[in-house]
Amino acid sequence: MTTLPILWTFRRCPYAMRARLAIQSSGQQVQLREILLKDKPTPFLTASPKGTVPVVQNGDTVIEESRDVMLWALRQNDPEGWLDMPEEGYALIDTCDGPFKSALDHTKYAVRFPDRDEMTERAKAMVFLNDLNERLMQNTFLTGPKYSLADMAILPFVRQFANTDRVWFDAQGLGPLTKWLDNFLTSERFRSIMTKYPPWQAGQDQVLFP
Ligand SMILES: N[C@@H](CCC(=O)N[C@@H](CS)C(=O)NCC(=O)O)C(=O)O
Repeated sequence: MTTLPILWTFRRCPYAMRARLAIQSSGQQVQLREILLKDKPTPFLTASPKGTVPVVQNGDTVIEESRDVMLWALRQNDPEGWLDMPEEGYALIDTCDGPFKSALDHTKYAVRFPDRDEMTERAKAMVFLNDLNERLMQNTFLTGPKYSLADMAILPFVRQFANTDRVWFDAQGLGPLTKWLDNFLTSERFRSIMTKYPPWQAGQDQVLFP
């Protein structure tokens, strides 16, 4: 019997969500191991001492960055053509993971950053969201007429930002962006990557994903 790659994941983590989205689209089956960030299992930390999810363990190979996990899955099989994306898609993901994620954290965890002004941080996040919104006025998806890697890498973070204050978000006049987000949130695709699993325990049966 061949051993399936292991995916260490945490349900609510946006980085882990993008990894699960790509793995699901690729059809590459993995053994899913849900962890608690406050109680990380030793085998997880042994495989990846930096201790962030998602991580894929494939034999001796360890993939420790969510973007690399997406690429790993899709380079094996990309039936929806997510990698068929212009270079600018990668630049969007960079902005998401850099300045937007920073503004998102400073907004979401505002109490932890008393020296930061929450409204200034929201305004910084809005620079990125306005850019996405303008793109979505031109095309149904971020880089064209169909989902690409950029949409799937970025959607979990826009979801997280919108959820910090959905009333405020809905009042920003971001019609196309809101539609793009809501279509995703109500999709079977999203529902199926958000299945709840109990935290992994040594010796338990494999949990297959997808
Ligand atoms: N650059 C990493 C970031 C992953 C990351 O920061 N994940 C968070 C959860 S959303 C984490 O595992 N944090 C570790 C902790 O909270 O202990 C990636 O893209 O995979």
